Amino acid sequence: MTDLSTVKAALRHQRIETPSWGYANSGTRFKVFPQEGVPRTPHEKIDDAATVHRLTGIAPVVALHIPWDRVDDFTELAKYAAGQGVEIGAINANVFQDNDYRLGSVCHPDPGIRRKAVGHLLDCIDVMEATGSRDLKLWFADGTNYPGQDNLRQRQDRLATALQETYDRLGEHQRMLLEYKLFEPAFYSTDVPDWGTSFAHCLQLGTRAQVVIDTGHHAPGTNIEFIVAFLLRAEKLGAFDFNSRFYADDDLMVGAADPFQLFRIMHEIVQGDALRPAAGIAFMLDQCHNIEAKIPAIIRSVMNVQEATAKALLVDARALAAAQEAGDVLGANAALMDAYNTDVRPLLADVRQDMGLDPDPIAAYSRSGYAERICADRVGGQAAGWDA
Ligand code: LRH
Ligand code: MN
Repeated sequence: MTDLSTVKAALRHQRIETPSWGYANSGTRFKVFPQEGVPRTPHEKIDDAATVHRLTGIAPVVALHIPWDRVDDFTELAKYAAGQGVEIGAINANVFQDNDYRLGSVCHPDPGIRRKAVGHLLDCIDVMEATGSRDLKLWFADGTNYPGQDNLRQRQDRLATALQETYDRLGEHQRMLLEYKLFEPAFYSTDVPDWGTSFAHCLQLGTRAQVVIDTGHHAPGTNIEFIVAFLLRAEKLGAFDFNSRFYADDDLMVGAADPFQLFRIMHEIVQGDALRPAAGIAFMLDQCHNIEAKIPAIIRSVMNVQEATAKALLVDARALAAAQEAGDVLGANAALMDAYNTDVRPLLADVRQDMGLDPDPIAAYSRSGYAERICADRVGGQAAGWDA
C-alpha cells in the first residue's frame, strides 16, 4: 500500500500554473458576457492569481499572454508578482489576432508577414528575459479552410524555419513549448494539428523544444494518456494546458467534463515520476469562464487537479504491476479503479490544514470578502478580455 506521508508530501509540493486570461472576460463568437470585478490590468490579474494561491497553496505561478498582458516594465511586473507571493510563468505568444494573420502567421505565404510573426516570437523572448520566465509557449492558429488554398508541405517548411530562428534565440535556461490543436479557427488543415507534428518539429529543434498537451485539442475519443506516456518516455513532454470539454475546444474547468480522464492522465504522470517540480513539466490551466465566477472556477479547477493527483498517488503500484505481469486483466483494472473510487477529499483537507490553509478553499474564498472588494474597487477603466 502507498505510504500516506509520501502521498501528502507530493501533494504539498504540487505546482499549478494559472492563466492570466482565465481571470478576464471571455466568451464565444456569439457573445462575451462581461462580469463585475474583472481585472483591468496585468497587476490586477496577478492579484487574483495570488488569491488563488493563498487559498490553495499550490498555484504559485501565473502564465501571461502577449499582448493581452503587455506592460511598459515587465521587470517591475515580476517584482510586483513576487510581492504578491507568485511568480510569472510561461509567456504565451499571440500571432492569431492581428489582421495581417488572415492566411496565417509563421506559415503565411507572404515572407513579410512571416517576418512580422517571428518578430513577435522574438519579442516574447525579451519579455522572458525581464520576467525570468523559463517557458516560451507557442500556439499557432495557422491553417487553411479549403483544399488547395495553400501548399501544405511548404507551410511546414515555413513553420520549421520560423521555429528554428526562434529556438536559436532562446537562452540556455529557456525552452520552447509547442502546442498542437486539431482544428479551429482553421477548418480544413491546421499546421500543427496533432502531437505527432509537434513532436517531430521538437525533435528536429533540440532538447529545449517540448510538446504542450492541451486536453481540449484532440479528436473525440483520443486516448490522451497514451500521448502522455509516449512523450514522457521520449522526454518530450513539456507542459499541459488543462481544461475539459464535452465536444470541441470548450475550455471548461479541468475535470468537470471527464474527471476519470484527468485521473488516467495523472496516473501516467505519477507512474512516470513526473509530478515533482524537478521533472520540469508545467501543469497549466488554460480555461475560459464564460458564465461562471472566474476566481472560484479556478480554485475549483486547482482542486480538481489535486483530487485526480491524490487518487493517482494512491494507486497500489505493486499490486498493479503484479496483476499486469500476471495478465490478470480484471485485477489490474481493479487496482486502478480502487484508487479512482477513493474519496480523497478528507485527505486533501488534511493536507491543506498541514499547510496552514482552510480545508475548504471555496468556502474560504466566499468568506474572504475578496469578491465584494474587487467589485467595489474595480469600477471604471477597461475590463480585460479577449475583445478588449
Ligand atoms: C488555443 C489555446 C492556446 C492559447 C489560447 C488562449 O486554443 O489553447 O493555448 O494561446 O487557447
Ligand atoms: Mn491551450
